[in-house]
Amino acid sequence: MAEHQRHAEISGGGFAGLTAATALARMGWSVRVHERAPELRTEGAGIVVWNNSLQVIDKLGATHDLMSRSMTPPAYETRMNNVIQSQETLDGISWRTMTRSHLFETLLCAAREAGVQVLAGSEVAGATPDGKISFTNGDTAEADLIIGADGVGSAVRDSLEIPLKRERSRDGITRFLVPRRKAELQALEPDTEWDNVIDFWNLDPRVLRVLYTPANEDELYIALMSPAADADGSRVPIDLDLWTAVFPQLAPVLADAAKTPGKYYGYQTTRLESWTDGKVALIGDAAHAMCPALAQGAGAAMQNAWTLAVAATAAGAAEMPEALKEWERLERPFTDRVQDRSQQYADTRAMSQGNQFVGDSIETALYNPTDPNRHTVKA
Ligand code: 5PR
Repeated sequence: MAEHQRHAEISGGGFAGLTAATALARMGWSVRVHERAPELRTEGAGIVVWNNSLQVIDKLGATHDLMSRSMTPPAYETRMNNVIQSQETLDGISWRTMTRSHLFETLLCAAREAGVQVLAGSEVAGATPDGKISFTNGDTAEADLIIGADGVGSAVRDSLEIPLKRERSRDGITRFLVPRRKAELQALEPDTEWDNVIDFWNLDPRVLRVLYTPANEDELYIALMSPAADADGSRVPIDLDLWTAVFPQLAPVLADAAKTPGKYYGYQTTRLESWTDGKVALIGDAAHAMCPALAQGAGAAMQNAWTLAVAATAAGAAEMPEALKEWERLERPFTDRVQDRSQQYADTRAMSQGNQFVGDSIETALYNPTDPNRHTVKA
C-alpha cells in the first residue's frame, strides 16, 4: 500500500527538538527542524543524564556516541561546610555526566543519520492548531504534526496564546566548563580522588554552593549557586576572592571560571494550561521549564519528545488532536511531579542534607519512557 509519508515541522534545534525529530524520522516521517540561531550549537557547560533519557538515546541509536566522551562518577557526594553528608553510589540507577556540547553533537549526528533536515538561521513566528507554521521571513508550511521545542520563550506557544504560570525561586546559578586540574586539586586535598560529583554547600553564614561535576577525563563542569539578592555572589564574571575564600579547596578551578564572562540564571518554573492545541504539541522548556535541582530539564524534554513521537506515529491523521491530548494525559503527570520536586528542592535547599537519591526523588531518573507497558497496571 502506497501510503503518503507524514511530515513534521519542529521549531527549535535543542535537545528536545532534535530528539523528537530523530525519533519521528526513524518511525518513517519526513522532518524539518528550524533553529533560529545562525549556527547549530548548545549553550551551557555540563549536564547529568539519567536512565529516562539514556533509554531514549539508545532508541535513537546514539548510545555508542554518547558513551565515547562521558562518564559515570564513582559517587554523588554532598558536603555541608566541607563535611561529607553522604557519598551515594547510585547502585541500580544508570547515569552519565558529560558536556552539553557532547550531548548536542551526539543528538545532531543521530538526527542527520536518520534523515532529518536541520535548518540553522530559520526562525519560526508561530503555528496554528490546523497544522500551519509560519516563519519570520514570511514563509509558511503545512504539516501533519508541529512541535514547539523552542525553549522557555517559545514562539509557537505564545502564538497559540496558551496560558502559563511562571514562578521564580530565590536562588540561581552560573555554570562553567573548565579543565579538570586533578593534580592541583589533589595537592590541596590529598585524600580526595576528585572523580565524584561533589555538591559543596555552605548555608551559614552565607548561601554559596559549588556543584563540582567531572564531565569526562579532561573537562569539569562547575555550577556556582547564590541567591539573586546577593549582588556579589551572583556577579559575573565571578568574584574570585569571595568564592575562593569560601571554597579554598577549589581555588585552581575557580580561577579558570573567573576568566570567562559567565551568565547568572535565576531558577524558574513554567507550567502551562495545556501542552497541545490541535496538531501542535509543546515539549521541553517551552512546555515545562523547571529548576535544575534534580537535573531533569533536558531529561524530561527527551522523555516527552520520545513518547510524543510514538503517540503521533500511532495516530491516524484525523485523530491527531485527540492522540496528542491523550499523550499529555498519560505522560504529563511524570513531568508535573519532577517539576514540583525540583522546585521544592530549590526553594528549601534540602539537597544540602545529602542522601537524596531515594524514594520519590528518583522516580523520573528511573522511568523508562520507551517501555510500551509502562502505563499498564500490573495485576
Ligand atoms: N544538579 C545539577 C545541576 O546542573 C544543577 C543543580 C543540580 C546536575 C545546576 O544546574 O541544583 O542547581 C542545581
